[in-house]
This record gives sequence, structure tokens and C-alpha cells, in this order.
Amino acid sequence: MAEHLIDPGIVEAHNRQGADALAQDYEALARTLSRRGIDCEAILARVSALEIAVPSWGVGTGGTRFARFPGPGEPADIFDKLEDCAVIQQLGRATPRVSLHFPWDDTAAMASVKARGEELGLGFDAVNSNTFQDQPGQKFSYKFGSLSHTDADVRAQAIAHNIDCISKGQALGARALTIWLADGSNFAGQSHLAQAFERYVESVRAIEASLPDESWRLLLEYKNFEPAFYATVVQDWGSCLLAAQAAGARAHCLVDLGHHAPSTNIELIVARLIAAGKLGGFHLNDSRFGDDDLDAGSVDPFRLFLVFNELVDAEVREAWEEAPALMLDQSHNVTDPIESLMLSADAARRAHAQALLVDRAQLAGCQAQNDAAMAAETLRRAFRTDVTPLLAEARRRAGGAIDPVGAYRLSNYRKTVAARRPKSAGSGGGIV
Ligand code: LRH
Ligand code: MN
Repeated sequence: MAEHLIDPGIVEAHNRQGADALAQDYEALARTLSRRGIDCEAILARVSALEIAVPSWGVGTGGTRFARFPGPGEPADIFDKLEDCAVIQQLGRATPRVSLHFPWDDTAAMASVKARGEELGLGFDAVNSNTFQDQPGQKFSYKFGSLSHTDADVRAQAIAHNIDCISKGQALGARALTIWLADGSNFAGQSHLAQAFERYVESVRAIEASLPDESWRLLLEYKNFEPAFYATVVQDWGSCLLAAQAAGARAHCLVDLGHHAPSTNIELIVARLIAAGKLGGFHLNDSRFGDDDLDAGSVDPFRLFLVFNELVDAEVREAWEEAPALMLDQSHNVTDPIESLMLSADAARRAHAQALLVDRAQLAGCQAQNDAAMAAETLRRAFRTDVTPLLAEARRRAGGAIDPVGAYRLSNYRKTVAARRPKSAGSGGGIV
């Protein structure tokens, strides 16, 4: 039985206040869906099975290059971060695994981290390497790149770091390594565009070959710009797909929703990566301008729905051996990170539930008849369906909170940890 950091009595009492209203709302939704020939219980079972990993770096207050304004009770180390992630899981029941980032989470022996995770009912998802910052005492700098650097010694250092991350992941029971490469250039001519990519592919091929076994995956994350502002080595899904195809069978592409130019049709990219058999996972968040790392579904929930619509369609077509991994990757600059992550996991499950309500037979018929209006309306009808009662009922049945943020605020968890955790000073810059 997992250790609960919020008194279960508080959750039960809070649930009791909302139980009657929820039962009525759920019943009404079930009636609405049954008129559409949809079994609400079947949808609830599917949604309850959808799990989203939370980023360890997301439970601390985020910032921008201008400033970071830490909130009360900032997590001081990996154990504080695990406790905050356990609260998100205790109340939301959708995020049973944590994604760690090295060396940011290199603050304890992995065996003790794994053991504490188990006590808290948490597992570990993809681990993340970091060759976009130099560490104290590091022999070679990553100023001009890492896995694509012109100097073989620098590439070897970066490859060794990634292999070290894999061994830490193994100790945690993780089964994937995510590599986001910041490598790129700020001036035309600064780097040879083709050779930089070839060096990167050679490096990830070596990392793919060092994965422990067939169950492991290498997730290659692309990004259109920042910190490079002229060319990024893995700039888009095309570069990423070429690299994943060249690196080996266990290499797949990771789609961070914020890593695209504003008007990009991301669901189309998702459909292409599925067709190529190389869709490995997602970093869910939302954005309007750049890599804003805002809460998933907080800017354009319809776009999030359209991404899940492609995933549900692919599932119906059995288009993959293994479903893509879902993770949140956000920066919480002005909210309590625990509240934002619970609301974002809910937004992901909401998009999934709405995508499960799409009448795919009707949609296929409209598409075959080029009935654009009714095809679009078939999707929008599912998106317009308020599945809030279903999401709350899924949490209630799983022992979570009908209203996670309400229960969380009632628990005074933030005040409690603020009293015992060291006060964290604000800083000039830096996202985390
Ligand atoms: C890069 C990124 C990557 C992480 C970092 C925290 O923008 O999305 O996934 O390593 O954020
Ligand atoms: Mn990301």
C-alpha cells in the first residue's frame, strides 16, 4: 500500500461533498452517450488506463531567461520532488511514473531513489540526458555542441553521459532514454549542416547499440529553435525521422508539442510518424509563440484533441506495436506546479476521452463522400462533449479526488512542506 502524503480522510470528506452531484452528472452523460450508441463505462475503462508521466523538473517553479520567482516549499532534492509527484498521483490517479533528468536529479544513489519511489507508489519513465549545459569539472565544453560536435573527444564525452543515464535508468526500472539535443548554430556558415547531422547520427547509433535489451527505447526529441537561432541539428520531424531510421530499430521520435512553429499542423506530423513506425512519445504542453511550456490544453485544447484523435485512430487501425509514451514537459512560472500538473494530466485524459467519442464509422463515411462539413462536425461533436463527470468518476473509482485541486488546497500540503523545506532564492535566469 503506497504511503499517502495527503490524509486520505481529507480526500474522502471532500469527495463526499461532491459525490451526489457527480453521480447525477455521470448518469446524465451516460444517457447522452448511450443515445449515441456509446457505452460510457467502456470509455471510462479506457481513460482510466491512460497514464502520463510527470517530469521531475516540473515540480519546481520554472522561469525564463529573465527571472525565476520560486514559490513556497520548493523541492530541494529528488526526494522532495518524488513526494510532490506522489501527491499528484494520490489525487489525480493518472501519473504513476516520474521522468528524471540527469544530472539535475543526480542527488542520490538510484537504488534509494527507486526504493523511495516504491514507498510512494511511483515508478520511473524515460530518463533524460543533458548535454545542453556544462557541469562543474567537465573536461570538454558543450558550447559548440555535444553529440554533433566537430571534436570526437567532445562527442565521446556526450555519448558516455548518455550511456551513464541508461545505467541509471536501468537501476530505476525505466525502459527509455530521451535525448533532446540543443546542438546548432547562430550564423549561416558557422557549421556544416550535413556533416553536423552525420556526426549526430553516428553518435545516436552508438547510444542505440548500447541500450540494455529489446524492451528499451531511445527517444529522439526535435526542436525548431532555441538555444540555437540559425540552425538546430535536429530541427524538425523530418531530421528526427531520418536520424531514428539511421540509428536503429529501437530509436524513435519524440514530439514535444512546443517545438514547432506556431502554425504547424502537429497532428499531421503525428500521423506521418505513426505511418513510419517511429512515433515513440510525446512531451505534452501548450504554447502560442515559441517553446512556451505552458499547461497542456491551456491555450488550444482543440489542437490537443486532434493529436489524441490521431492516436485513437491509430489504435483502432492497430498501427503500432507499442503505444507512444506520454509525458508532461512544462514550466510552471506563476502557478503551484502540483496544481498545474494535476490539471494538465486531466487535460490529456480529457482529450483522450473526447477522441474516444468520435464516431469513426460516420467520419470514414463522410471522408469517403468528401462531405467536408459533416466530417468536420463529426470531430467537433466529440470535442464539444463535456466529459468532466467521466474524468472525475475515473479518479473517484481509483481512490483519487473528484476535485484534485480542491482537495489539495484543503490539505494545506504546500504550507506544510514550506515550513520544513529550505527557502529557495529567486534567480536571474534559467528555466528550472
Ligand atoms: C527542451 C525540453 C527537453 C528537456 C527540457 C527541460 O526544450 O523540451 O525535453 O530536456 O525541455
Ligand atoms: Mn521536451
